[in-house]
Amino acid sequence: MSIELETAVKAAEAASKIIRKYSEQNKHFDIELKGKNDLVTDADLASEKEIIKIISEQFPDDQILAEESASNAGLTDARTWIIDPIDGTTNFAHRFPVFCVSIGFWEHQQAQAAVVLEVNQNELYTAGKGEGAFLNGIPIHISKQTNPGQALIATGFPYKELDLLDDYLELFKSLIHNTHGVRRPGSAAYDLCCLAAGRCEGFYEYGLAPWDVAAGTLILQEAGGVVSDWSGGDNWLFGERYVAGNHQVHSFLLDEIKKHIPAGKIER
Ligand code: 2AM
Ligand code: CA
Repeated sequence: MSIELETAVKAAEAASKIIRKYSEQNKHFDIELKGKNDLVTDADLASEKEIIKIISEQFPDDQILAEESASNAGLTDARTWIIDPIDGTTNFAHRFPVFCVSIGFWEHQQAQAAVVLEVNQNELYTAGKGEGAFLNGIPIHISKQTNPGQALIATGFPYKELDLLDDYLELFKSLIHNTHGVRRPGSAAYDLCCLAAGRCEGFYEYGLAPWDVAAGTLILQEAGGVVSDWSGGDNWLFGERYVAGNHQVHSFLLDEIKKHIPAGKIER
């Protein structure tokens, strides 16, 4: 395990402890609104502070791109940590049990190490580039189910760009007809890990931020998954349109997106 992955695990475990404490004390209702439907709790801020402290102690010169202290700076070739202190804040605020800490380490614009820790079930997902993906230390692999009709699909509902909603719901309707079902856990990082672990076969969403997918995507790729933006290109980190799956279900979802989302709206 690289020193970066070790540090990310240490930071995620420390953050998870803090989040649990807030959860047990029912303190997570001090909610601040960043915008419509856009929540931040004291637990998000405390979790992020702890993660940045642990990473900065070990790597004082590295860049940090974190949700609650986000700058508009894009990603450079420099060593950069992309952090979501709680992915699934709306779940957390309502005590709905799926929320994660997500930490990705990037260099040369590529993910090198990733950790997603689901706090309620204490599921620790890790990956190092070229080294495979693991759940609690045990290797995980994407599902071999290639028939879309027998595939389970995960998705998320949008918070912004709501003018796309009608087309998005047509896509949703078609997938309800043509797959085994659609799930909406509420944490994109967790959706990607479930996909990596073979618990579902595909995932799509729009309106996601880099910190939602920066770590989960490496875990998914290391488990054998395929990811792209909605036009099949590789602008999935900043492009706000994300689709993934095993090879066949990814292709199926891309076709479905093409069928239901107007050409002018496939890219942001
Ligand atoms: P978050 O909890 O870190 O914000 C759920 O569909 C996914 O969308 C989550 O990964 C969630 O991440 C993300 N998301 C993006 N924008 C959001 C918003 N304004 N409010 C809540 N979740 C948002
Ligand atoms: Ca978050």
